[in-house]
Amino acid sequence: MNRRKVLVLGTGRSGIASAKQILAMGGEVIFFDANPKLDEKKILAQFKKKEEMKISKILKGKLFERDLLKIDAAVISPGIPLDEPYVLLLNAAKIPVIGEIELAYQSLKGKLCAVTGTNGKTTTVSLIGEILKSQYADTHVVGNIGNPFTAEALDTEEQSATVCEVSSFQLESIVDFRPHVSAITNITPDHLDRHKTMKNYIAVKESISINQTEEDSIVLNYMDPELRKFGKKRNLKPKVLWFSSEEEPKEGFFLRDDEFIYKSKDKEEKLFKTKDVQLLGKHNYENIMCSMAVALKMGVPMDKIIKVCKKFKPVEHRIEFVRERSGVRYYNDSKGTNVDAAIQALRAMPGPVLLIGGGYDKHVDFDAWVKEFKGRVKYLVLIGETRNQIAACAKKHGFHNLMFAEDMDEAVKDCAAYADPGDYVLLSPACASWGMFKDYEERGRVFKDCVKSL
Ligand code: UMA
Repeated sequence: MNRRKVLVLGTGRSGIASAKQILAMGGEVIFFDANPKLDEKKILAQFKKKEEMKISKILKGKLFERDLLKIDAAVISPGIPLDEPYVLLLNAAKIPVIGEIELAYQSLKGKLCAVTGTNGKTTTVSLIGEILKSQYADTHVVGNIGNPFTAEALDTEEQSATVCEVSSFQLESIVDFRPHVSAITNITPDHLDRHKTMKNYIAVKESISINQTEEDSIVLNYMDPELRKFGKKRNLKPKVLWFSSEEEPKEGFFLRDDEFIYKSKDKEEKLFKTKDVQLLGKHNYENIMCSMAVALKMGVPMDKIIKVCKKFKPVEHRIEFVRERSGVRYYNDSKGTNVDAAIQALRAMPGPVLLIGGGYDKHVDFDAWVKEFKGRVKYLVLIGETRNQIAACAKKHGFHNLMFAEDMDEAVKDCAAYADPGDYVLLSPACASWGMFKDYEERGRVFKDCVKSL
């Protein structure tokens, strides 16, 4: 990107960080954002005066062929689908389009591991980050977790270690991206509005390993049927290391009763018990095992790995305890943005639940989630675009204790009014937040504010 004119598509977190990296490398930036109401001043306010001078234009709404004159390359934000008309215009003009992740990767130094999967990515990446910090003085935790990769790539050195959370959106626009260690936590239906079919979604997740060689490793969930199939493929180049919460693989990390075990070719090591960690539920034990496997392959000794795993606390917005009021406990699982994640959160609640669900429509079925309500959910309070669809699905499965709320404040107040001591109020929407909130983090924060002001 040296001294080149780059079109940055999107002016969110990724777009701003990409632009800063391009400018730091001596390039020039033109922004495009499909939002016609964009406030240019707010965008420029995020840059220093010296940087601002190298931003030649901010285009918004529509992109025309004439805008592409003298553009050398484009960097795309993950939220922009690759089949948008303006992306197709760039393809037709033969202007290379790379993702924000790829741009960062091209400047990266040191060791890199990357984690994808439908659920567990954020907890796993946070835990890997903590483990890496115990071994590498210069550790970077980046990607979909909320800290753009481009914000840190230029700061890395040969002795740095980086862990990157990669979403399926981000994987669609990689080119040479090659982590030394990759991991896929699990694959269940999500983002089908963008990827259209499960087959496409699986293929894009598995592409995390596309540039890996025999010198690299991939960590996979043995209990996920798709991933077991993938790990056994003959043409898969990286070495496979399994983790499993049920059956015992020949080599890898697994749970035997309530004990974490690591089995290598020549020995079996008993590591620690489930009661020794501070995370709840089987899905979290899988996240811990996945993190241990990645960290081991990144060169961290086992004693350091064990020490960090025992100390690690749950991350924000993932089954996060908010407060207890009148004997009712409130939990924020705003990160429960799909059916599988929402099922895990529901199963982790030890008593009757007043559940807040609904949000943006990703074209998935809610049946598996609703089937879990029996014996667990006392009331369901629905918000957002999908509320009619979820209500119809609930009624189809014989669940009628539901109501609609206009916003989060009303939803929290409804739950508080109907809850009895010993109950749990859980925000775990099984949907993305878009339409009502900027992202799941804002939704989680609004929920916590509403709960705190009860
Ligand atoms: N925009 C367009 N055209 C579009 C869509 C968006 O111009 O078709 C513009 C919007 O007007 C806006 C900008 O693009 O100005 C937003 O870009 P973005 O949606 O890529 O969002 P960023 O702020 O750059 O945040 C992105 C990730 N967002 C998405 O993938 C939707 C963040 O993940 C990530 O933390 C951040 O980069 C840093 O890497 C969020 C997410 O919801 C948390 N991810 C999904 C998930 O986890 O399920 C994939």
